[in-house]
Amino acid sequence: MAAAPSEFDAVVGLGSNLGDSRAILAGGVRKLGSLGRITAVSSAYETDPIGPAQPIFLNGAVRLLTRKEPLELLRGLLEIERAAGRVRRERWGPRTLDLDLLWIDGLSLALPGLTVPHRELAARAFALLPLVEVAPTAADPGSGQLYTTLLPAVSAQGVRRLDERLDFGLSSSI
Ligand code: A4P
Ligand code: MG
Repeated sequence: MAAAPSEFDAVVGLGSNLGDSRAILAGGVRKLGSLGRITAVSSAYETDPIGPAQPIFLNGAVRLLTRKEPLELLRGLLEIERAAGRVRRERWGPRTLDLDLLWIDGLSLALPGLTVPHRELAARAFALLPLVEVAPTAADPGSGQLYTTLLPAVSAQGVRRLDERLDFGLSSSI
């Protein structure tokens, strides 16, 4: 059996559509720095909600080199969500901060409570676009298919890239 990698190259998707989303996302980006070394931060994207009727989302992604095992990384993400006041109510409903572990280089996982790549990644422009921005050569670990090749299939979804980074220049002040 191959030795487990000492570092994981991971992409985390961030979303918010409740509260002061810019400040919340900037704080989320900063806190992700406690889980590993941030190697890229995407632009912010304004995205039409998928799921029940609810406010527009701000979405983006952060690429992280981390020594944490995937389940430990997920626990860290859930803690950051909780600190941002995330209350789970409706599936796919509004949230102050949602952190999804979208992709880990070369890894497919189907554990209780953690599926990687994220189950909905391939179907969601709001996740795919920021992912390929921070990881242009990222591919599905099973099929080897580059995620960039999936973009045309989701191009009808309402996603607008803003001319701002996901930390909105605020991350040092929060
Ligand atoms: N879980 C399993 N795999 C993962 C993973 N790769 N990353 C488990 C994160 N979590 C993962 O998620 C439920 C459980 O999924 C977690 O406790 C974890 O153990 P949740 O975030 O509590 O539940 P949820 O978010 O209500 O449901 P779900 O299906 O995860 O929703 P999503 O996929 O997070 O979607 N529209 C726009 N435009 N932008 C958005 O960001 N977000 C959602 C939520 C819906 N519509 C949206 C957006
Ligand atoms: Mg989620």
